[in-house]
Amino acid sequence: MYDINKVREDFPILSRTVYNKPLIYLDNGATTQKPRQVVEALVDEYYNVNANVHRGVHFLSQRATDLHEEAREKVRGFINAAKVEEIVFTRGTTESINLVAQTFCESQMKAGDEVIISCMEHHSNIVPWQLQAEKRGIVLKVIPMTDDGVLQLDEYERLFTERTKLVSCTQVSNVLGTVNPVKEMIATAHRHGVPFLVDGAQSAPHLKIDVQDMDCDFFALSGHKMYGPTGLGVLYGKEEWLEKLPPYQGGGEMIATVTFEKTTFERPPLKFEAGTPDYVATTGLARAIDYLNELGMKNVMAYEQELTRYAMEKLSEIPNIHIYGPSTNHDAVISFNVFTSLPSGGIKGGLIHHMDMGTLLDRLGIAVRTGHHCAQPLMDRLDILGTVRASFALYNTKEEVDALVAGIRRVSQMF
Ligand code: 7TS
Repeated sequence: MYDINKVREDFPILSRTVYNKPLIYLDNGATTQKPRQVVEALVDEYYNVNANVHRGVHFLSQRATDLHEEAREKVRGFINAAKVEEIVFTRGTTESINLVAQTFCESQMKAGDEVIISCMEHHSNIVPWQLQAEKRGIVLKVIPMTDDGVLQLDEYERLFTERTKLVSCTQVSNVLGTVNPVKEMIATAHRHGVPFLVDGAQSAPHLKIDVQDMDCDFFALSGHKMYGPTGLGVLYGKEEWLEKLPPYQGGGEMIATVTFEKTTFERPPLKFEAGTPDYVATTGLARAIDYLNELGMKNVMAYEQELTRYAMEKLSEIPNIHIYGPSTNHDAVISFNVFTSLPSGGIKGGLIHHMDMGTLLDRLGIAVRTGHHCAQPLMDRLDILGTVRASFALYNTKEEVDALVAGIRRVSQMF
């Protein structure tokens, strides 16, 4: 039984007010709030354990190392990786993708080789490839989508050539909420002998992730989007790939031996973890995973899917609203714009600017995100400058959705 009141009590920030209004936090796609259990784990480690990991003979260092490596095992279980060595800690999804872009392109690609991404990627799954494209003459190809935000899989299949070396695609769009059929897309890539990176930043907090079942070669996620601390992410990589790729950064922790003539490296995952890791954050992420496991990912999914279905239904009753993205297979992210009257001469006519809508909703205590959501090419595809985005988490309620809907109606009447 999913006890939403009890869940909300775990998140102290949810009982604060802004502008004397109860906070309604609907910007979870950007980052989620943290339960007490996570914050307390961080405080406890700083107060009672703190010591650097992987290097001490002393008690605290060994205890900190144990906590850090237990967290790696927690992450392994959460995404069902086969081996704990396949879990690399990074600073976030962005760094996870940069790590693959840099090391994969350096070691596996030549000028003229191709990477496939999709038109609904976050900038962090576009720019790292463009940097490599500029440096090494790599070619980027883009999977198109339909007007309602569904990737065109027949077109995807046609993008493959003998020069295709990697596909990198998001599992869930941070703007449209589209859940892409990554398992099927990965199977297609593998039929062409091409590995596949899944950007799981928006899926890991909401869906049950099983990297073995999906059969992805890489999977990237951000801890702060799934109730964990900021500054910590994960790169899952199949062992064969992590063995094959060269180090990402050089420094302590990632070496086996160093002389001035030659350095040999640790095996994965340490090979990719130069320098002191955020070993306190890893404990925090482990507690966040415990928290999700205690609630049960299946229950979280069922609760959020019902909330999203309810929000889609109630939002679509608002006059002159345009909701972007598919009506089904929609994750807990809803982007929209509201028009003063139905646009007759083009979609931009009579638009209430997303910034105005967001700013006025904020005054009602409702936190949403507005703008291009770090997906400017997607905005170009939709022929808009930005959207208002409400994104849900496991602690949001139907009452909050009702307040959002009432807020949008109220703001719309001001124009
Ligand atoms: N990929 C996707 C699909 C994302 O939504 C984001 C962040 C990232 C990658 C990057 O994650 P980071 O933790 O490394 O920054 N998305 C958002 C968002 O939608 N609003 O703020 C950040």
